[in-house]
Amino acid sequence: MMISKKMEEALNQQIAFEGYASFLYLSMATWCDHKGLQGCAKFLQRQSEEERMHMMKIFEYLSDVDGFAKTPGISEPPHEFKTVQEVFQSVYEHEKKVTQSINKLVALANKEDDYATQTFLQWYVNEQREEEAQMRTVLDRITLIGDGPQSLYFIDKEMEALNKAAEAAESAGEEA
Ligand code: OFO
Repeated sequence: MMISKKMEEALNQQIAFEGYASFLYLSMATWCDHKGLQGCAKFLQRQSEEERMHMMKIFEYLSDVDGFAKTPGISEPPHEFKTVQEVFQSVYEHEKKVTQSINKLVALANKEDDYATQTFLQWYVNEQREEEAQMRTVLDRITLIGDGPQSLYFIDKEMEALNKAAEAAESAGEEA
């Protein structure tokens, strides 16, 4: 099958969006690392890698449907952030924007009766639901910890616990 030019163009915009998210989270990871927040840095590095994987999946899909994936130019992400709380709030806001963008792609695929793209996008719909839920958990924990003198230490410990849980889930998945 061959994809429509309009759908191809919209998926290419999503490629650029995922690519930017990957670099944005990498920049946030580096900022956290520089502040000595290793747990936060690792969490954001993982998010950055996931976004790259989301981007690559669209490359593969476009190739499968005889479309053409364009390697995007990435605009420079911010390098400075005020607080770690602000970093995670921005990740959440960014993920909500990604969800809106995925929803628009689904709407376009529906309008075009493009069943293959609809099916392909279901993975992203589920992924966004999971990512938004995860970020809400992170923000809830950060709020619970509050901004007392040891808060950064506890936030970082909390993120390290989430990293360990994610690693354990991954290796269980690999073994299954
Ligand atoms: Fe979390 O953004 Fe990709 O899909």
